[in-house]
Amino acid sequence: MAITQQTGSTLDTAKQYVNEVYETVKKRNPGESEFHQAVKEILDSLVPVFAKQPKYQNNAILERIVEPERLITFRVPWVDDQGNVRVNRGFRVQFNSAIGPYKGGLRFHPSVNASIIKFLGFEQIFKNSLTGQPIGGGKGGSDFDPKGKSDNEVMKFTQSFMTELSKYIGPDTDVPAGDIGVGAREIGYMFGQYKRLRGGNEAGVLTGKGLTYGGSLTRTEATGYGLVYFTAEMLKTKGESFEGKTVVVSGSGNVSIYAIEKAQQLGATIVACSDSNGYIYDKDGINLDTVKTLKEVERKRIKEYVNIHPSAQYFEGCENIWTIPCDIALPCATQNEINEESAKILVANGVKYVAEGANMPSTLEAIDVYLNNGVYFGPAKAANAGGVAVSALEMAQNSARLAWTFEEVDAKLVQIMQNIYNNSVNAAEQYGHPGNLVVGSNIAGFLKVADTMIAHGVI
Ligand code: NDP
Ligand code: 2IT
Repeated sequence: MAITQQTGSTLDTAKQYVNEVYETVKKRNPGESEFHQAVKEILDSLVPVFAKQPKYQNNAILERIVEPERLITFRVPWVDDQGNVRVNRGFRVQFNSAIGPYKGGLRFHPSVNASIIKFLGFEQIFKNSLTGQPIGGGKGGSDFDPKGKSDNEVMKFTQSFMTELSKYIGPDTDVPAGDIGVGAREIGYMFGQYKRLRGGNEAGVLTGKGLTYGGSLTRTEATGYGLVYFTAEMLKTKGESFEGKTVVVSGSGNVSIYAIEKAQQLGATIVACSDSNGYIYDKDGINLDTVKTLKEVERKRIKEYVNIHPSAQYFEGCENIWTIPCDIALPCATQNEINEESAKILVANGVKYVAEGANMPSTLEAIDVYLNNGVYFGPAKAANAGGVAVSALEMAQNSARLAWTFEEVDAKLVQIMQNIYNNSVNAAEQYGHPGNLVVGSNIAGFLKVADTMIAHGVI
């Protein structure tokens, strides 16, 4: 990359440098808007670092960190229940292995493409660094849509997917896990196929496994619980707690369900949740058992909730969930689900805290609305890091060939989320943006990876 090396001692020079790198990323990755968005957010946050410490620019850390070490794409052929041959595309981005094996989930959703996988993989580098654990950044998935598929079709697809993916992963090289559309069932089928192909039981090759074959207690709950532990730290800073707060949580998948569970345990009322078709509003508080049965067991649509609880209301379409007044908003569905307009409505209705369970659920414009209106904002990389953090604890247990109790893992998760919060607050303050957790978490995550990349030389 032919970007002039500068000593970068002023903010203006640093801004100019960061912009040059960003323009190169756009040129080199045309049309990948989600990837551009994720890069822009991080690069802008890093300006104070480049202004203070020229060593990162002199070592071309930015130019290197925005380029994946490897992007693998592959054909995934499988046969459906009618005997038709179907073809999907598989991806794995091995983005950065400076501080540990590539680590990150697999997403099965029809919207998956290179841009989505690269934005997720890029975010994962900094998130994983923030956890304090030795894990690099990776992500993968497929445009396969598990909705409406039989168990047999899901198994056929995941076996074919793993047949190819198995060439690139391993407990010390790259360790996938779940994400949208990939839960316990899919991880089980993938682990089975990997084990069969390798002819050995390498437990640490995947995380989010079932408890009977090397999974960790608390991993199922970890992202949602971790999000609430992180938000509880934000509330504590302002002298508040979840007790008596009204909360809106989008989605009704793994992250949402366990965010709702923990927030309820801490005394909040969750009045709404959603799926990709629409949302439910239950002013007395969502009945979580019903949501769990509908989504985790029966794999049905969230609108069925109102058949069981007729006092609740169902609304078609997702975006209006943000028009429901709340103290705390926890977006836990997907990227860019809160745009500028929704953010303004949240603010007008008095929201005080937004913390992200999903990856990049707020657009850059929405984030500006929060920051300019005194909303205390917990960005995804920091707030949803509990899932991957417990994945790393699962790897540690697999290496030691033992299993910790729920209480032990949960206590470690609380500690990790508190550390992430404190490190983000401190970095924000140190680099001149007190209270800005976007800047703080991006800088705190970046420094460890960047220093390691310098230590390793130009590779
Ligand atoms: P699940 O597949 O379990 O649930 C996803 C939920 O979001 C479902 O309710 C789904 O609705 C909804 N959803 C998915 N896509 C869309 C869309 N395009 N528009 C509206 N709603 C949508 O996934 P997870 O709960 O695991 O993941 C949710 C988010 O959290 C993702 O952004 C993921 O990257 C992030 N995340 C997940 C972690 C984990 O450990 N699982 C860790 C950290 C972040 P429907 O049922 O209709 O598909
Ligand atoms: O976005 C994420 O952090 C995840 N989907 C979890 C990744 C993991 O390896 O547990």
